[in-house]
Amino acid sequence: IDAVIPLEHRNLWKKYAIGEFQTKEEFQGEFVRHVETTLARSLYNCDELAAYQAASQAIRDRLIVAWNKTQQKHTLRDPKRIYYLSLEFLMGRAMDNAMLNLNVKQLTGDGVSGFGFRLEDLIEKEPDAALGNGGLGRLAACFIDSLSTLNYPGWGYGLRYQYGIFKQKIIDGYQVEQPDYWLTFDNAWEIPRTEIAIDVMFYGYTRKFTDDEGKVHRIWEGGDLVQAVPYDFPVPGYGTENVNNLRLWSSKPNREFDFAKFNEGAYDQSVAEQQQAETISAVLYPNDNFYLGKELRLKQQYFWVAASLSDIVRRFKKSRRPWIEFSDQIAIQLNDTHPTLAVVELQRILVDREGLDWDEAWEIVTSTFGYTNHTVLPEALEKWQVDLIGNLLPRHLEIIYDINLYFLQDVEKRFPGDHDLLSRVSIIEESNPRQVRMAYLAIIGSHKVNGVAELHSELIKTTIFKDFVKIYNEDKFTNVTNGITPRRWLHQANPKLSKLIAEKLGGYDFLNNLGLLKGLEKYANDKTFHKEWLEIKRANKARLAALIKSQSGVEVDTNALFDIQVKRIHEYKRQQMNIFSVIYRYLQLKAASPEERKKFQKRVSIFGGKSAPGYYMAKTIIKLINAVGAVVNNDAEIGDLLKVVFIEDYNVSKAEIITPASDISHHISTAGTEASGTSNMKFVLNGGLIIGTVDGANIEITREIGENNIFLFGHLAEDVEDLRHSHRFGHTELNPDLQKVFDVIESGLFGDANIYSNLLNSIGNHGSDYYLVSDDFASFLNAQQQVDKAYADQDAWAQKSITAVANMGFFSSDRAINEYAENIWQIEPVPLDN
Ligand code: CBF
Repeated sequence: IDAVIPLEHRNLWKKYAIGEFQTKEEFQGEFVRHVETTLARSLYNCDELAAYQAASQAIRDRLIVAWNKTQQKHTLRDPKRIYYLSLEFLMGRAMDNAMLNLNVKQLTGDGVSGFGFRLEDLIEKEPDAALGNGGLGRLAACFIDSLSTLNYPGWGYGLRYQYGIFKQKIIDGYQVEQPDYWLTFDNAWEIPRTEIAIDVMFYGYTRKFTDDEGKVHRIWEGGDLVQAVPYDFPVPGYGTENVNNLRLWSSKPNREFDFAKFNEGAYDQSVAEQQQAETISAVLYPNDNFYLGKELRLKQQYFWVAASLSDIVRRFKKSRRPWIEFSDQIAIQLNDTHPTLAVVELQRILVDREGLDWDEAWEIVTSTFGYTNHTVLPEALEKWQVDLIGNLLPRHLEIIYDINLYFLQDVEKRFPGDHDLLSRVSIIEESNPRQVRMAYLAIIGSHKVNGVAELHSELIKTTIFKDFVKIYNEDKFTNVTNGITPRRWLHQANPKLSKLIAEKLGGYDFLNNLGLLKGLEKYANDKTFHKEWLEIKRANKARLAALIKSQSGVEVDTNALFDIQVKRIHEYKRQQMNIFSVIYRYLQLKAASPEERKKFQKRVSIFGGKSAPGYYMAKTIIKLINAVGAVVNNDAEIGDLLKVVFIEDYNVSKAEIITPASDISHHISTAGTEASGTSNMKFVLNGGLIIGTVDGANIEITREIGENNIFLFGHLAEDVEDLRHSHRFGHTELNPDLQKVFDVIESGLFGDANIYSNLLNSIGNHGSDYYLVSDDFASFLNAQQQVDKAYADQDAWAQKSITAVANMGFFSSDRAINEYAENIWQIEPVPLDN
């Protein structure tokens, strides 16, 4: 830079370079400037929304200064970078997080209060960036927070949906979906980069031609063009000036349109087709752990992958390095199979556009990509119809066939004559219609494949990807247990607990090094500390109680045990089993004498979560929960002994209120079905104990915090197949306690019993009970009893809770990112200060 830019320009620049506000007064100056100029308002019409917008503009300016420095440093140093490709980034709100990471929350709060605003109210004005469905998208958000915090040069690439996950309304007990247009007001947290828009092609045809040296080439041409416009979201690290980038693509009509039609006077038609382009990035598909083969979704995937790779390759080419160094400079992580077309696209760029030989290109491709699998559920594994890909992306289909051919030739050489193996591992499934198995393509195109918790990583090796372990050997498969960022999920969500911990540990270093929590263990038996600890829990429960009251009108007693299950509604996550156990409890209470009733532990059973709009069974479960709430909450005889609440529209910012308030939370998937879970980690980190199955990350949580501090129950993953098999042959009786619950539902106590008949018949009445609700019911009830018993002794409970928190260091997303960096990406941090 010094060599190209004249000294006088540099000096002038330095003189006027934007200073970062350091004091309350400087912040106030920036605030007023943004109200008056950016928003064109004034003292007289600056309402809360305007105040939020002005404050966020001021904070964003600070972020951008640091963002520029970071990007400049990375350009100069040219280190190896990681690009994290995820179709979902469930970011939630940005302002609070940015203030905390930049350490300006206090002064911003003081600054706005000088103008009569409360910072909490302004924070509430920000819509959630809800560009994800659940665990997978939130994991991506935690990971980019860690990448920034740990000073890794890493970018996220995703889609800028205009509509995030739908808003959930509960009407008459049923889920009703409403669109989430989150961009109504200007979004201070994004920077449009119209100048680097990229053209992405769809459809068209391929043509073969021979060059002067007799080499045969294929080109793809004649398709429709759509523009990909990037929007950059700065991602601040904590305790560092490093600010990484999340680049989200938005689809726009191509610059050219049909002039012939325009000149004929068909104005509307000439623009209509172009406008179709905008639909590509318009909405997030609201399915979690479920594959839906829609063409628009395939378009989204290719649009995002093509734009991202074009951007990555452009940046690499600027460095003028030879292609052979591509994977020394670039690692790309496929977050699930959604971005798998990137494997094909990079091969296409290298062979068709850059003229590399197939083998040389394929070596680069496979050493660049890593693939993370997030589920073993068969219904979630992507398989695209061959014809759909062939029509939309004709050249890509040819490349997929070639990749498959070379791969199968290799397998045939190593396992001669094993035709079954060839058909089992072929990327093309010879079904009717034929399908492209995206997970297989991802495995073949990557150098590492990882699962997201120990059990899950073992299961992928022994079940869905078993053949590939034989072909590639075990080294290609690894585990990186998920993690969560303690910045958002402790410091931001639970400031009181974070402060108390900091007081005990002598500062906030644990937020960068979560293993330091271990230092809390010595207070686990300290009764004064228990009091402080429980006091904070009580305050957090009061905060949640207020949210519940304002949303549903239900008053809950903060002395009751808060029992929470918030996550996507899925049969495998077994909210149905939970609500059945609540009904069982209600029946017990009703049958008890007034004296006996007094012995019951008071409980508030709290549920929350969205169902995919077309998922009938999940919607029935939501209806049942609400119907039970309507009966139980209005039963004067029961009063505060039991309340049942469904929190409408569960999202990241509600999770920040709900998580710190739990005494116990449910992570009760059928063993072997939940890849990891991450809310289990969030709850424990906030001092809530968990009741769970031996599944996903529950297993590692148990190992870390000790089995006395968790309530485990249920059959093990290794039993599941046998149990399902016995159900198929009708060798099962419904658990008698569950039968009582079914009887009361069938009696119509919770409204028309027909509403629930499919749900009940999927379990009882010779239903397959695929998720083993009946098999696990007895031990689930037993675990619930253990919870009640343990909660009765508040000191013992506090001791468990403190010990659990003290041992949660492993579950920081910083640890997970360091493992990816070292074992998969081979990248190094680039601290800003050297
Ligand atoms: O790995 C992150 C999460 O991903 C899922 O949500 C997914 O979408 N496949 C899994 O269901 C979770 O278990 C997992 O924690």
